[in-house]
Amino acid sequence: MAENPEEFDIVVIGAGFSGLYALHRLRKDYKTICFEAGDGVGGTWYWNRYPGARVDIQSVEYSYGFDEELQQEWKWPEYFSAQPELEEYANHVADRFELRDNIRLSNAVESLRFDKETNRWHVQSENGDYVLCKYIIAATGSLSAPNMPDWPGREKFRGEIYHTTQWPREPIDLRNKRVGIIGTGSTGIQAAPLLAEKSKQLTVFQRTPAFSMPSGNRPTDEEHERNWKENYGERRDKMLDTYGVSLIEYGTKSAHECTPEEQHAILEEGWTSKSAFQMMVAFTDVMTDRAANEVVCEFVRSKIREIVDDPATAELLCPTDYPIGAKRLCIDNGYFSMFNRDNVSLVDVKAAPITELTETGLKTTDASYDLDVIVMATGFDAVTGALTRIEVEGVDGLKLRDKWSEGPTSYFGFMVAGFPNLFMIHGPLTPAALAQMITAGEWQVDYAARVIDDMEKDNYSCIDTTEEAEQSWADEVNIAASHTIFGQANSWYNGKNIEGKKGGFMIYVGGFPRYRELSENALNNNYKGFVRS
Ligand code: N01
Repeated sequence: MAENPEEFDIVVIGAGFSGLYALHRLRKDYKTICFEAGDGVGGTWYWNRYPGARVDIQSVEYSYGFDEELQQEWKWPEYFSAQPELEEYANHVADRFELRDNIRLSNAVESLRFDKETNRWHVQSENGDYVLCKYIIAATGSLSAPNMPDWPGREKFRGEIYHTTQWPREPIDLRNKRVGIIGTGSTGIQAAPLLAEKSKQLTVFQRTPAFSMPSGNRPTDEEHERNWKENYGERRDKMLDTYGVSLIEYGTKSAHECTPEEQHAILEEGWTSKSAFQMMVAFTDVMTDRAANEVVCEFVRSKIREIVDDPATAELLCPTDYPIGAKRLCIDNGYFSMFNRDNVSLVDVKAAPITELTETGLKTTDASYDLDVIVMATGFDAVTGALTRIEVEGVDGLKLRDKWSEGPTSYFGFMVAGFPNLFMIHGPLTPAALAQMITAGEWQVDYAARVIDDMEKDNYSCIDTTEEAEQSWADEVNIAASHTIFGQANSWYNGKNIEGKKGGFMIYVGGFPRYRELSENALNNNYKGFVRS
């Protein structure tokens, strides 16, 4: 560790989309540096380079809105961009706005310690950098800490193991290989069809079947692009008044108000609408009423049964024990039809869980499978994992990991009591992935910038929140979730995807507009819930 620390006003952690924008936004007025674990920028779109990785929101929306020239000049080749385009876009932004000199790549932050005598954070990185700063922007991502189930025997396996979040840059030769993929969430469902095409044999190990609808991806047509570019200002405003996604047509009728024929027609249109998540809003009550939700579930099951030739496989692929949307709805390119290929098979690891990896593959409680390659599409220690994997110490030696041991607390997902001057982007109890992450992230960075500007203008040195404010926000989050069916599944939204992880629902489902309104009201109302000194 360096003895003499470098001094900055602000340290940004993470050079993903929010971190890049934070650096650009704040660097103008403050001495700012960004630390990034990867050797490139792009965050999610740097790490998740597995075959088939693609965004599930149209790129005209899933992109930055802060710079008019950027959004006019950038061309998205497809409606739903694949990882290489998104990574290229992140690199373009880093170059265009000359951000690279202020980014330290391959240099993860290891610890953060707040000194309340000086109101400075002590930041130490894995390369031995030692920095003092007044503010931290934790743009660490809500889906960035991989979940690696700890099966015994991993070291014995003679083949190759890849986690989808750490996929190599170089193409992997899968010809003549027997591949096993574990996990059927958004990632597994995107990767599997391409792995099936490239490998000799693909075995899909499924614990919970997923609801998925076709992405409808296609090349961008000129008319669509022109239309967006001519109206970007207006459209970005509309996005802020929704979930950051304006291209969904929100249903106007309850499922109970429709005849079975009307229900079918609405759902059929939703299925081919080419707008992700249309199914979740096909009727006004899909996400609030289990019976209405079941109408949509049954429609999707009927599609699976229609697409998959083998009835037993089709049944195994049909989700039956949780509502659609309670786990993130998946968007696929040929996932269900892939099971009609001769080289693909499905294994139920809920009925017979995986017990260990062996020299030649893996074992479940009732069989052994010979594999050359194991792909772990097992998801993330979501929302809290990225920050709790850093040693974060607030006032009086309080550790963030301990504070969150029973589940995360926060005020607007923005601050945690006892950790002054530390601002989270997409932190726990924000809308996170239930709003469109780039737009919501930009908004949150602007919010943090407003707080910092006010602090400096009014000569404050420290801002914190209180446990009472955290409790009031927890109540709002819990009430919002209790009116919906979101809690009725084990998912990364509630941490139940990770064995032993505690805490309740970690996402604010009251909507991005209400989230903005309440967060802004607090600042306008003399920083209600915050304490400045
Ligand atoms: O992770 P997941 P993901 N034994 O947690 C299974 C975003 N995203 O990486 O459901 C056996 O959804 C687990 O089983 P179960 C998006 O927000 C977006 O796929 O817990 N299986 C599940 O099937 C998404 O929601 C895009 O029973 C085990 C899978 O692994 C989020 O990232 C693309 C297991 C994990 O699914 C996370 O998606 C990709 C075990 N021990 C991701 N442990 C797009 O934009 C876990 N599993 C399209």
